[in-house]
Amino acid sequence: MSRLVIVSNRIADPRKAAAGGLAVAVKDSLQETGGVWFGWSGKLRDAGNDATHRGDGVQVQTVGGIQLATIDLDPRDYDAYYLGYSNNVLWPVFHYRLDLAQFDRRFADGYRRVNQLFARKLYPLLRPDDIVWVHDYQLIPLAAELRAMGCTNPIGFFLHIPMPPLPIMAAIPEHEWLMRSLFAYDLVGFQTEADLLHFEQYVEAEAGAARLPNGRLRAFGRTLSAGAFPIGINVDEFAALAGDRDGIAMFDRMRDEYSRRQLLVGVDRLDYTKGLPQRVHAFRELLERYPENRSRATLIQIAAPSRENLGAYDDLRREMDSLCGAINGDYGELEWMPMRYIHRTVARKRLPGLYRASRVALVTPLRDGMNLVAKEFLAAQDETDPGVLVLSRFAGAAEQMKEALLVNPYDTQGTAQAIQRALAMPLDERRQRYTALMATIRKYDVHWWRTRFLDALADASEAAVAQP
Ligand code: GDG
Repeated sequence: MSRLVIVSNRIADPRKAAAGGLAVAVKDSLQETGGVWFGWSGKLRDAGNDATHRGDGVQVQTVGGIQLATIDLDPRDYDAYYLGYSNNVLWPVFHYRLDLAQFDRRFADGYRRVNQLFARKLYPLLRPDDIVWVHDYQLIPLAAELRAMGCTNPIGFFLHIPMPPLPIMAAIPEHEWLMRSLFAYDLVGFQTEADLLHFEQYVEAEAGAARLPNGRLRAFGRTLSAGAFPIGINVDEFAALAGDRDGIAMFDRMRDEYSRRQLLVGVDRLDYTKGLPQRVHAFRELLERYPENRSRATLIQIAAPSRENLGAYDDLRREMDSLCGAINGDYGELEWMPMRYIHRTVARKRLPGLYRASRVALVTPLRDGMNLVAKEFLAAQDETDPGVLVLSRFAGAAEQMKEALLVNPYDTQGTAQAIQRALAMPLDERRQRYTALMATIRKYDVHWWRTRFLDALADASEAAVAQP
C-alpha cells in the first residue's frame, strides 16, 4: 500500500491536545492509516548558528505509528513567511479582510524561500509510490517547488480556509503566481461549493481556463482536478469523549452549577474571523430586548490564545476584555454574571461535557472555511434533550447544516432574535433539527473526508498521467 505523506505548516504532537481545526483533522486521518507528517517544528534556529542542525536538519520521531518529520526555521524566514505572508496577507485576504492585509514584497520572498526549503527537505524523504497531501494556505507553492526538483508523485492540496471571490483575490500582488502554483497539484480541494466556484471563476476569467471533457481544468499549460470536500469530525470519538468519566464529570459539574440557568457556549481560537465582539454585542442585545433572560442566561466563551505576536490579535484581545467586562458590569448581579470569558486553551476532554450541558452553541464567525466546533457541539448532545446550534451563514458549515438557526453575525438584532428563538425552542423541534444535522455530520465525517479526497487524488493523478 502507498504511504501517505501529509505536509502542513505546523505538526501537532499526537499525544497532546491541539486547538486548531487542521491539527485535529489531520491527526485523526493519520492515526487511522499511519504514515508521515512533515512540517515546521515550531522552533527557531539561532540566527547565524547552525549547530543545532545535524545532517539534513530534519528531525524524525515515531509516535503512535505516525512518523513525525520536522524542520526548524530561521528567524528571518519565520518573520517573512509565517508572520508576514501567511498571517498578514493570506489569512486576512482569504477571509475577505483586505483592510487588515499588509502587502510587502519581502513577505512574499520569504514565503517562497520557506516553500523551497520545505521542498528541499521533503523531496529526499519521498518514496516513488508515496502519496503527498499538502495542507493549507502556508504551502500553496510547495508542489510547484517539488515538481521543479523532478517529483512525479501524486500531490493533492486542501485549502482549509475560504477561497475568496476574484476581486478580493486579485488584490494580492502575487495572485497570479499563487494561482499558477496551484496547477502543479493533481487535485485541489476546497471546503465548500462556493469556494470551488470562486476558484473556477478566477481561473476562467484571469487565466482563460478551459474545462476538459473529463471535468479537469486546463490553464497555465497544465491540468488539475478541483472539488469540494467539506471537512468533518470523528463523530464516534467525540461522542465517546462525552460519555467517558471526564466528560460525564464535566457535564455533571456544569449541570449542578447552572441548574437554574440556561447555558450558552462559544469555543473559538481568539481570532478576528470568529466574530467574537459581534457575538458579545448580540448577547447584550438579547439581555436588553428580552429581559426574561437576565438572571437566567449565561454565556461561557472560551477564546483559546492564538498568534499572540500580531497586532490585530492584541487589539481583539483588548476589545474582548472590555466588552465582557462591560456586559458583566452593566447586567451582572451578586448571584449571576451574564458572561464567563476564558482566554485560555481548555483541555479537549472537557469540551464535550461543556457542549452537552449547554442549551445553545453560538458559532458565529464573520467568515470561516468550515468550523468544526459546530459539528463537535452536535456530536456531544444528548439525543433525548439536544441543544440548539446558532450558526453564521458565513461559516462553510452553513452549506451543509441548513437545519441550524442560520444568522448574519453583522446583524446584532437578528442574531439576538435567533438566540432567543433557540433558548425557547420546544423539545420536538430541537430533536427534529438535531436528528437531521446529526445524519449529515455522521455521513460526512472525517473518514469520509479523507477517503473522498484520497480517492479523488488517485483518479486525478491517473488523469494527469494521461493528459498532463
Ligand atoms: C481551520 C479553519 C476549518 C478550540 N478551542 C479549544 C480547542 N479548540 C478546537 C475545537 C476545534 C478546533 O480547535 C477549531 O477548529 P475550527 O474549525 O473551529 O477552526 P480553525 O482553528 O480556525 O481551523 C476552519 C478547520 O481549519 C478545519 O479545516 O474548519 O474553518 O479556519 O476542534 O474544538 N480545543 C481545545 N481547547 C480549546 O480551548 N482542546
